Amino acid sequence: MNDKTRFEPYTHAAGGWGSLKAVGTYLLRERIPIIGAEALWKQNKPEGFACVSCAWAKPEHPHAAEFCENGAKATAWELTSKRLPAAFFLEHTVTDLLAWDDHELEAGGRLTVPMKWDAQTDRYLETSWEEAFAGIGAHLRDLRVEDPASVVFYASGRASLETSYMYQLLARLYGNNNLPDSSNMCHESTSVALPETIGVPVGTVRLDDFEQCDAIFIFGHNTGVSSPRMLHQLQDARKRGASIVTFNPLRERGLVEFVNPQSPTEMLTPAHTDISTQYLQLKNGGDLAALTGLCKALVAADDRALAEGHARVVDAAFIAEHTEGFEAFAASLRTTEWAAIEAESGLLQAQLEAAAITFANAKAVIGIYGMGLTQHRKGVENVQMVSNLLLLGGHIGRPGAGICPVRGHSNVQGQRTVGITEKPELAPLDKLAEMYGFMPPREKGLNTVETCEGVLAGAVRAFVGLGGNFLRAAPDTERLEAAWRGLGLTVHVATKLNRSHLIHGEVSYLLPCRGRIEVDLQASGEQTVSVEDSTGVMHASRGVAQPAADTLLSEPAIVAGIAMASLPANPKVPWTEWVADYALVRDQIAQALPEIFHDFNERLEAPGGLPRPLPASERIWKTPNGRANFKGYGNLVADPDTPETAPDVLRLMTLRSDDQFNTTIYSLDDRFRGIYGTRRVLLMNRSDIQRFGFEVGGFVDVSTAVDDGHARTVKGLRITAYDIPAGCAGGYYPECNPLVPLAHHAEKSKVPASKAIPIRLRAAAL
Ligand SMILES: Nc1nc2c(c(=O)[nH]1)N[C@H]1C(S)=C(S)[C@@H](COP(=O)(O)OP(=O)(O)OC[C@H]3O[C@@H](n4cnc5c(=O)[nH]c(N)nc54)[C@H](O)[C@@H]3O)O[C@H]1N2
Ligand SMILES: Nc1nc2c(c(=O)[nH]1)N[C@H]1C(S)=C(S)[C@@H](COP(=O)(O)OP(=O)(O)OC[C@H]3O[C@@H](n4cnc5c(=O)[nH]c(N)nc54)[C@H](O)[C@@H]3O)O[C@H]1N2
Ligand SMILES: [Mo]
Repeated sequence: MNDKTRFEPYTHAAGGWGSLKAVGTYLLRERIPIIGAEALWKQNKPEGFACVSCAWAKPEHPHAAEFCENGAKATAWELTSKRLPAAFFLEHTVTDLLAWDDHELEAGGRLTVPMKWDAQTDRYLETSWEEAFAGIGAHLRDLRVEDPASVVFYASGRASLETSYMYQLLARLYGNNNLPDSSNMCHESTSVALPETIGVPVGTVRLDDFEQCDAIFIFGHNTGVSSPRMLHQLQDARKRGASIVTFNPLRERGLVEFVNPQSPTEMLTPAHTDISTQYLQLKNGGDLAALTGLCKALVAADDRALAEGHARVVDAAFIAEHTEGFEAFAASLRTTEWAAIEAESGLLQAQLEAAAITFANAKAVIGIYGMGLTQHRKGVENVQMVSNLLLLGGHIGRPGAGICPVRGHSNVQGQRTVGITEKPELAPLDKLAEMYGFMPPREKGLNTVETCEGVLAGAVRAFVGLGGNFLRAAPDTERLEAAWRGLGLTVHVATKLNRSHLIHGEVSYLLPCRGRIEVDLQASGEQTVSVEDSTGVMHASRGVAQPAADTLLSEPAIVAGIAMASLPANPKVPWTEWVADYALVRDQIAQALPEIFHDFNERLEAPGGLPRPLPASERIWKTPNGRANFKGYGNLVADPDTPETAPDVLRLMTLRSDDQFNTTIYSLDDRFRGIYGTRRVLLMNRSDIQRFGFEVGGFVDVSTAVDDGHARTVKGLRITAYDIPAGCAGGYYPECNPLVPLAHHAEKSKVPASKAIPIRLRAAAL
C-alpha cells in the first residue's frame, strides 16, 4: 500500500472537465511531442486512423474531435516517447522483471528491436529480424512435421483486417484451425447466441438507429468507460426524450449523468444530462432472472389485453410472420414465479414491471449489452434473452431498433469476419482451397479455454501471439503460468512489454511491431489498413506518426516473415508482394468473402466506411429454420457454480477501472469509482462487511469456492465499502484472474465466466 491510496466518491458527471484534464495529463506524462497531440485530431476521421481503443462506430460526419478521454489515453500510450531499447533488457533479467506489475512493465515505453530469450543469462537479447524468422521457422517446420495441431496462433483483437487475413491463412497453411482470439474471452457468447436467434453473429444496430429510437435498454456495459463516444448517442437520445433503462450491479457514472466535454455551453454551465431514466442495480448473474421478469410482465400484460380486447402489448403480427417458439417461451414465462425472479435478480417485481411499461410504450427499442452478460456460465442464454425481449416487441429489423453487442478491441469483430476463428465452418475454407491450391484443415481448432487445457495437458507445444497479453487475460493465472514454461516455443508480436512475454517457453522471441497510428511505409508507398467497428462498418485507417523506431516491422511484414520461414513456398501466396502493397491483400479478402467485401478497395474509401450486409436488420433470417427464434429461456440461474445455500460465499465480478485498457494499466486510479492509488481492493456491501465481522479498510485473502482439487487465492485485498448489492463483490481484472477456474466458463461459448466467481474471504494474515 502506498500513501497515495485514497477513496473518495466521484460526484461529478462523466465527461466534463475531469475528462479534459485527464487527456492533458496523459500527453504530458507520455512526453508526447506536438505530432502526437496533432494525431488526436485525425483520430476516427476519414483521412486519419481508427482509434486503437474501443470498437465503437465512427460517424460519417465526425465531430471536430472524434475521440474520447480513453481514446486519447490509448493514443498517448502508443505514441509515447518512452522506449525499452535492448540496453534495458541487458540491465534486467526476466526473473527480475517478473516482480514488476502490469503498469510498470508497459509504462517503460515501446519495444524497439527483435529479441530472443537467452537461457544462460536469463535475458532477452537483441537479435536480427533474419535470425528471428529463421529461428522461429526452424522450430515451426519441425513441429509441422511432427504434429501441426500442436501450435496455437492467438490474436488479440487489434490487428487490421489485412494482417488478420494473412494470419489466419498462415495457420491454415500450417495445418490447423488453432486461431483463438480475444473474443473467446469476450463476445463469443454473442457469436454463438445470435446466429441461432436472428441469424447474424453481430449486432443489427447502426448509428442512425440511435437518432430514431425511443427507448434504450443497457445490460452489463460500462459505456462511459468502455465506449465513451457512445455517450454522445445516449445523450442525444435522452435530449429527444428517449428513455434509458440500465441493468448494472454498480451505479456507473457514465450511465448516471454526462457532460459533453466537446460542448462549450455544457462545459461552462452546470448543465449535465441524466442518462438513465431507470437504474436497476441487480445482482451480478441476475440478468437471466431480470430479463425473464421483464418478458413475463410483457406477456402478462399482453394476456390481459387479449382477454379484454385491447391492443396487443407484444408485436403479434411480427411474431406470427417472422418468429418461431413464441408459444413455448410465453408458456414458460407464465409458469415462472415472481418470487424466484426477485430472489435471483435482486430486483422487485414492481421495478421490472415499470421497465416493462417503458418497453411496451416504445415504438423502437435498442438493446445494448457488454461483458456483464457474456462472461457468465449462462452467457449465451443471457444474450438470447435480450434477443427474446426485442423479438417480443418486433424490435429487430425496424428503424431505430435492434440489438447492439458492444465489441471490445478496435478490430475484434473484423478479425472474426476475415477468418480468425477456431470454428472451420465460419471460415471460407472452400474458397481458400480454391484460391491457394491446398487442403485447409477441417478439424475444429482450439479456442482460448481449449488452448489453456492443451498447454496444461502438454498437447500444445508452441504459442504464437499476435498482440495481447494472453496469460494475464486468461483465467487460472497461476496454474497456467506454471504450465506455460513447459512450451517449446513462445513468440510474441507486441508494441509493449507485458507479463506474457516473461512467462516464456524453452525458446522465446519478442518481436516489436509498428502500431496502427504509425505511418506504414512499404515498397509501394504509405499503406492503408482497415478495421470493422461494432456496428459492422469497415473503415480505412492511415498512420499519422513516425514509427517508434526504424527497426520496427509492420504486423503484415512480421506475419509474412514467420510464414515464409515456416511454410513451403507457394506461388499463389506471394507474401512479399502482399507486404509491399496491402491493397493486394484486400483483393484477396474480397475474393474469399465476396458477399461482404466485393470491390473492397474502392468501397473502403466511401464516406462513412463500408457497411457489411446485416440480413436480420432487413428481417431476412439466416437461421437454420429461416425464422427468428425464441431461445435460451427457462433457467433463472446464470451462475450455477455459486452454491445457493452457503451464506459465506460471495459472487465476485471482475471489473475494468476507468484507467486501464484490458491488461494495460494506465494508472492505479479509478476516478469514476472514487478509488485512487491501488487496484488491490474488494468492493463489498456494508451489510456483508458487518455480517462477516470485517472492517472497512481491512485486508482479506480471497479464495475461490470451487472444490476441484486446485487452491486459488488472491491475497491482501483491501475491503472497500461500496454501493453494490448484498452477496456480490467486485475486484479488478487482471489482478483477480487467478481466482477464475479454467472450467468456470460459459457452457455454450466457453467465454470464461469472469463476472460471477464464487469466493470465500478470510482475514489476511499480515
Ligand atoms: N477504457 C477502456 N475501454 C475498453 C476496454 C478497457 O479495458 N478500457 N476494454 C475493451 C474491451 S476488450 C471490451 S470487451 C469492452 C468491455 O467493456 P464492458 O462490456 O463495459 O465490460 P466491463 O467493463 O468488464 O464490465 C461491464 C459492466 O458490467 C457490469 N456487470 C458486472 N457483472 C454484471 C452482471 O452480472 N450483470 C450486469 N447486468 N452487469 C454486470 C459491471 O458493473 C460493469 O459496469 O470495452 C472495450 N473498451
Ligand atoms: N477476469 C477477467 N478477465 C478478462 C476480462 C474480464 O473482464 N475479466 N476481459 C476479457 C476480454 S473482454 C478481453 S478482450 C481479453 C483481452 O485480452 P488481450 O487482447 O490478450 O489483452 P490486452 O490487454 O488487450 O493486450 C495488451 C497488449 O497488447 C499489445 N499491443 C498493443 N497494441 C498492439 C498492436 O498494435 N499490435 C500488437 N501486435 N500488439 C499490441 C501490447 O503489448 C499490450 O501489452 O481479456 C479477457 N480477460
Ligand atoms: Mo474484450
